Amino acid sequence: MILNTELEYKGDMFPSTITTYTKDVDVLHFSTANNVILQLTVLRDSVLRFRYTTVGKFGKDFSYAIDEDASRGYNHLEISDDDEKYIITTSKLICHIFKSDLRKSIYDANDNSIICEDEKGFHWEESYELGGDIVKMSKAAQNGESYYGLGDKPQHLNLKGRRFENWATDSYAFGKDTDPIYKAIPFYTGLHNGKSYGIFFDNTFRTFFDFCSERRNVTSFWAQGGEMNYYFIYGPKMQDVVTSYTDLTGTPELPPLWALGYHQCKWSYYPESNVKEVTQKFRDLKIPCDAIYLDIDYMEGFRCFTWSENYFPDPKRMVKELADDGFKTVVIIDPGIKIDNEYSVFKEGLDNDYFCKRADGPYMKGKVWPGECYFPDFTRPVVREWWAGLFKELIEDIGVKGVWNDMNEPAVMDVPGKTFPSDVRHDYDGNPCSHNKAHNIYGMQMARATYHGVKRFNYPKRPFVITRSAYSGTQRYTSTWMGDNVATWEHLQIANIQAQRLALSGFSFAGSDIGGFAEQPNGELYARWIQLGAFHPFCRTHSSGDHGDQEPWAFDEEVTNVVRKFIEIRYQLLPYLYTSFYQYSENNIPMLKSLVLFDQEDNQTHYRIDEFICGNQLLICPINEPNAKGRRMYIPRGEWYNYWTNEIVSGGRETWIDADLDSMPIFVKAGAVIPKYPIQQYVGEKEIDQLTLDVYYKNGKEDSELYEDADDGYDYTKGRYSLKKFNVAGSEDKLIIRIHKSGKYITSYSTFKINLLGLPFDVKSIKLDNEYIDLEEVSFKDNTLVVSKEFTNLQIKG
Ligand code: MIG
Repeated sequence: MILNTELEYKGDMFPSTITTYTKDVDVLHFSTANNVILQLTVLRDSVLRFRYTTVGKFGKDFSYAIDEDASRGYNHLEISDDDEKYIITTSKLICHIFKSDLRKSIYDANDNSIICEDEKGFHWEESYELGGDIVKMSKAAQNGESYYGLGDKPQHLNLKGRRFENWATDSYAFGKDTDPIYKAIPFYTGLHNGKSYGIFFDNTFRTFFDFCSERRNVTSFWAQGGEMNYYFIYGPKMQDVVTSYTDLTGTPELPPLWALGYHQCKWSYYPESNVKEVTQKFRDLKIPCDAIYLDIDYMEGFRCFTWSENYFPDPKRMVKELADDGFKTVVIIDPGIKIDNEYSVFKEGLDNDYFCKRADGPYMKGKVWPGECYFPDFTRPVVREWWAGLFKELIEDIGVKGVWNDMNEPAVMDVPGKTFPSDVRHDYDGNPCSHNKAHNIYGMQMARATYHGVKRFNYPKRPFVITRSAYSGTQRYTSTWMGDNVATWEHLQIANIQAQRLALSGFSFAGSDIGGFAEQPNGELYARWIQLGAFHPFCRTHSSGDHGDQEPWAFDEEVTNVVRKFIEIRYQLLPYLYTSFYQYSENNIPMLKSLVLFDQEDNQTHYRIDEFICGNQLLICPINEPNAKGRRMYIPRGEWYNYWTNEIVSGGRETWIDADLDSMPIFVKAGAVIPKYPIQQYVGEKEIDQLTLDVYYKNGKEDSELYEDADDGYDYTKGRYSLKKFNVAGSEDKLIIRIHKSGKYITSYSTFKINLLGLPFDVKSIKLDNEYIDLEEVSFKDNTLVVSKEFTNLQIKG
């Protein structure tokens, strides 16, 4: 490895022989003759943390990424040694640490197979430029190993054979393979011999990852400063790796249900009359929509927390009128604060010394939309507190429901590197440092402060925040989008890879600018993109207005109808999507699952990029090409129902699926119970008086869940939620549906309408909670019935 970053004569340095070893409960220290110490912490049976110093002493342990509620605890921990090595054993892992050079090998404790082994292992180069070290780690790649993760990289889902950099970068009109872009998420998973593990390199400096690109059988990662500090996470199921990483770095609380609806955005809707025209059109055309966005032009001269008097003379009235019509208003807030002594936010920041400074004391001055600006140091707790307080008027008084944080890489115009120079100082929560260390978490800390502000002033309703830049753990505070993509077919595919990759990297609540931000899609591309976006956790059309209109009606009537049809499907599926969010928030389960995550044992999935599972039971595959009448796609193993025709397909193979412009390949897993709401123009438009359950017959068993609550607010934290677990068991002449309920929330509906799909027999009798009932009593017709939501056992017999 790796880079010729530094003085060439220095070269790589390596740990020497281990001289001492100590153990303090779950923390082990191995010291070498040349002052290297490896600190190994056993966080869980399957999670080990490795931390190195080269100076014989560790600095303060601090991380923005790790969630304070991350689980700790193991069942078993044992240490022994022989002539060659120390042997650490947990119930899941065996880790060898070699006495001669501190290298490590990690094995599966079950079958002793190798999972991950150091090649050179830890080594470093002294950094003349910054002081400290360039810290490096190299690992031997195993036979047939594949790699996934790393956040928002717009490249093939499988990272093998490529090299990446993590440095949050404003990337207008980025392309396929552009690297780095907006986010820095230094987490990846490896998969070989059917087993998966993950590595989270918690280092906020500029980091690099090389997956067998420089050397065929070597994977390495390194950083331009800071510590070699990484977590090793074992599966062997990749889904468990992702779940453990997500546990470590946290999940968001549940969003308000409306945030899972459709959002409409553009740079920019103004003045007020234009906003109203757009929202009115949604209602006139009966296209569901829950949120409308105001981009930078709503402000007075791009001053954050102000309104243009000219364009928006009475924001409070407007926001209320929009709310009365079901629209939540979301506004943009950038980090740059205009240098203007007449502007109170600037004055407060200046008077209290809240802005970032250069090394020798001057303020960090940079040009952004408002002109010359200063930038709050969001890495200081008191600045975050101040920032949160600034939202009082917007949220509490005016009634804005969500805040959009942009430009927080941070982006600066017209300067080399398009960001702060590296000498800028940051507090880093009491660990003062330069921008080299704080750059990748700047956006995260801004979003964090914003989240606390929106939450405080919107309480007891839930906050909604969206950010462009992020580091690992940012998902605790906010949703995200992929930044300035382009209206091309290739970008439709990239958006889908990014959404899957982010989900696999702990950040599920993400979506692309539907239709593309830069340039102009034609109607067909827009329609195909809406179809895909309808199945991404965050669903918003956004575009830079320069290139024409991008509302559902901006093309032709056929397109408008397709858009409406798919947004309606999303609204019907809201309880399904919300349940999937609940599983993410509560159990760390990614909302989208790439096929490799869904079935890693099937080698066919390792290089698939278009197909994915939305939630647990919907298989989705976008149409990525113009003039398509369908496409070939891979159906994962198992039985699947075509959503449109209810035909059953057996997976484990590639096949052609028809999909004219008004359709797209969607499949439902056999045995699934899919909950549906009636179509609404916005969340809460209708009181749900009956819940539809589409039950897909399976000869065998399948479990499904349904989570519901008041759709907003915090009553659910006091037990007022409703969690239903469905267990479907089918045989040749019988289908049994069992429900297990928990929680104290009482849903507004009292009945289920059950659609029995794919039954291989004619229904002769129905038993409800062990009693035969008259088919008429449940209005049985065409395999549809209506029953009380209170049942626990329903038997359908042929
Ligand atoms: O320099 O606020 O990615 O979504 O519309 C451009 C204007 C600044 C970039 C964001 C985009 C937003 C735009 N912003």
